[in-house]
Amino acid sequence: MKRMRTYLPSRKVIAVLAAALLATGTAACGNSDTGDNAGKGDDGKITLGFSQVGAESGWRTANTTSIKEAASAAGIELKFDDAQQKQENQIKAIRNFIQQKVDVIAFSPVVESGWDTVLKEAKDAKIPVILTDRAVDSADKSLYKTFLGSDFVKEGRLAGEWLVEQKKAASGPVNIVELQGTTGSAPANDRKKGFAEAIAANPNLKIIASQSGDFTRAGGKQVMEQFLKANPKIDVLFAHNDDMGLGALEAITAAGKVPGKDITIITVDAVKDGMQALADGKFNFIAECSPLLGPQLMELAKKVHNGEEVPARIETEETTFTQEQAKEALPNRKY
Ligand code: GYE
Repeated sequence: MKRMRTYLPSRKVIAVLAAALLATGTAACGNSDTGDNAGKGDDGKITLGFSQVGAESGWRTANTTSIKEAASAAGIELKFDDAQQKQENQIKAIRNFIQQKVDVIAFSPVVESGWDTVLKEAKDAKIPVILTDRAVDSADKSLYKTFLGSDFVKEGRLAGEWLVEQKKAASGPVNIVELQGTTGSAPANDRKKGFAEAIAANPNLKIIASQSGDFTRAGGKQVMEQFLKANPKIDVLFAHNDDMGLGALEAITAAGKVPGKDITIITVDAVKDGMQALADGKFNFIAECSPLLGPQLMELAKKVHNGEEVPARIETEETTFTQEQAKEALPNRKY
């Protein structure tokens, strides 16, 4: 907490402080984000409460590492909570952070809806909130200071545009199955939307089945098995992340089909295992989504704590990879 002093005040000062506290009945850990103490804190440290989605994917692991490393590099005290992909756990964590009077709260909302009440509680407690990675659908934008993360609609669109280009000579129907991310999450909603918009350019491209694999390998494998059983002709798989695509590889191979040849596979993220599958010819295309949000998040935490203005939206820069590009990029891929 920022009020924990690293130097010792004199006994006289302590006595005066104690008397003042007794008189007012205030807690010793009172938070103040304005005035002279803003940005300094008694031990000079900002405390950041961060509620993470979970550990569902390679992307998430890299994101957690980035946040922990960046916090320690920036001298920010991080209170980290893993919500195990459950909104109720995130709400609990945020309430705990409010109670502990952290200086800044950041979180990556597991789903888009249902945040207004707890965000209002943070606002009333005068604790600034930063959204990282995923957005909320709250109409009241004053409930958070900024949203740092990718443009998921664009990722879906880039995936779809690549497919449109690949299949432009197709004379008959191209059957697509889609593995969606966590139901109700911003990346699942937005990637689905962007992809559908892009493939609308060619009426031959048809999504014949679409279901959630919850962004996990196990989910991807299980749902792909069902897709394969129910649909004799699958030409393309669009998976909302690498991990579900990697899980699906097992199901495809077990069904006697060759991934990357019999079934064209497009994913999102570009984590190391996904890039390896792409370089090996098992995947065909990846739209990148960068998990390295830690350093920017720490910068923003400092700024909002100091009461500085920050842009309402900060977009992550990213690219796309073909098999050839993955071979080139892989040796330097950090995550
Ligand atoms: O694509 C997926 C992860 O929210 C962008 O969550 C993130 C997504 C990422 O589980 O792998």
